[in-house]
Amino acid sequence: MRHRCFFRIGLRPAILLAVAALVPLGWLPGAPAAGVARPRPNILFIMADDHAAHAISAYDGAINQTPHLDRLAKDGMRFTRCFAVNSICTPSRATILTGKYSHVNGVPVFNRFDGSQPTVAKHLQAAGYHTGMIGKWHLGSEPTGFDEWSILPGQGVYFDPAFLERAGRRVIPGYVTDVITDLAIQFLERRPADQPFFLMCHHKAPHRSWEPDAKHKAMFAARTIPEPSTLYDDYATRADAIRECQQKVFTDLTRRDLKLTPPASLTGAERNKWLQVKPTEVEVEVNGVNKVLAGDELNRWKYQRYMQDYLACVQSIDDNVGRLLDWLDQHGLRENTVVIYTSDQGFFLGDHGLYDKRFMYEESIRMPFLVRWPGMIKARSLNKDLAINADFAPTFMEMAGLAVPADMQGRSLVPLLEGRRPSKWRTGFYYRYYHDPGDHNTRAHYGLRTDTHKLIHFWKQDQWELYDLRRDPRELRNLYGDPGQKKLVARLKAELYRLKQELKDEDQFADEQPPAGVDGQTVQPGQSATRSAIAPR
Ligand SMILES: [Ca+2]
Repeated sequence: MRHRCFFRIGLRPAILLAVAALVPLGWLPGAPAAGVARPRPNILFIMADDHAAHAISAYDGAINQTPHLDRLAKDGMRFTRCFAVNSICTPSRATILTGKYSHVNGVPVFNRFDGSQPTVAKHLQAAGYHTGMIGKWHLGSEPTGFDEWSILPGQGVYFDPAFLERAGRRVIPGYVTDVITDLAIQFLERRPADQPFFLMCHHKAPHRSWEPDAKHKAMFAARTIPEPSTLYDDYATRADAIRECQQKVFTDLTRRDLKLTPPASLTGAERNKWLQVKPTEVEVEVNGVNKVLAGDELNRWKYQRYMQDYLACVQSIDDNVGRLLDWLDQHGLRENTVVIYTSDQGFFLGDHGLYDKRFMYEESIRMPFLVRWPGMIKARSLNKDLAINADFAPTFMEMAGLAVPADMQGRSLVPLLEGRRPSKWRTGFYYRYYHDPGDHNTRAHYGLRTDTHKLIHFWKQDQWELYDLRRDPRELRNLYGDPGQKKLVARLKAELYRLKQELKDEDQFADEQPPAGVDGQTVQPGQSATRSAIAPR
């Protein structure tokens, strides 16, 4: 592997002076930098699951307050246009590890990741980083490229979670977000002192089934969450997909999602069947009196129920990120550790009347992306350039002073972090979602998002949507088919297909999805003692 010149990372005079002083002594750029004024940075990558940027107060603040996540924005850089290129869990994780799109890394849906391929973890490990992976993995195969790993089997569970490790399976009592943070701190405590570390700390929360711990549940139980302006979207002008999907807050949340209590007489399959019902009437207790909710009253109640639990899960993440940041401070690691907070994609928080993700609409594809890197990133900086999850691996490579492999499809964000925007930064990016047929009946689509517009093609129905993001940031008016947009559509289509070709998307997975393989057995058959299967619901 070629090493990129160390001072490529930052052109700060102090570093240049230090490097200039060391070169005559035989120090080579890219070599382990112990004793150098600024050694290679540690990288702490914290990723939540389904945490929408608009549920972080540094981004919005309308529905919750996240003081610890906001610390990262205050001390570092907040990206407002960072996007997932395939907005579901497993593909986003594969893209983050490889720096490649789904059709290249082989993970378009919930299928098993081939861990024999190159990943950023392998590159960093080979370059002398101590690497760790803790929490939700959800890639089906055993982690590769990590010195240590403790992963949830499949989706994992919120309470008393099991973890798979090289040594086997163990159950750790407690709430999953606390436990994952404990494991991350333990990894940091026992890390070798003479190596930089790369730690991926992946939370399960706030993924469905949105189960908060008692403390945070109590914080939100009586709170009324403001409704988003598009909660009652009537889907006028849109393609069929949004009408046909089954990810609607009013009609698709189940009794289980709404945390309704089954009658005590039901057990086993009958109980499960009851919990899977999407209720059209719900009996609740209001001021000691039982009341049956239906219609609009029930709809509003469902939104509140959903958001109270979702935001309570987020609050525990915020507390635990605070705990990790405090730990870094207390152990002298603040200055030379890059801390990143993101989520594998966004989430609809009642926006367009939806929950979940999948669609190429902003709330679903937008990832929170907060980066603190003392001495390198200006405090309170804001970046509005188009970034994608395929950029993360190249970014970690450059942070570590390594050359970005030519086959990675993303671009390093380091210049943006340093406040130097390359003259030819991307002006649009390609998106593709495949899981159709799949959960929630969401139609497969691909598309292009530019700085100003979005073009979406539901290729199985051959239906299109076009949005002007400047005039219509909420994406309520589909302009496709408007005679006045003909030239624009032609231009966007040309760019869409140019990007598709450049990224080597030859419709490898357009017609057939690889078999599901991430929620059952979590290692290769016969590979190690960690074989275990805890199927999530
Ligand atoms: Ca996810």
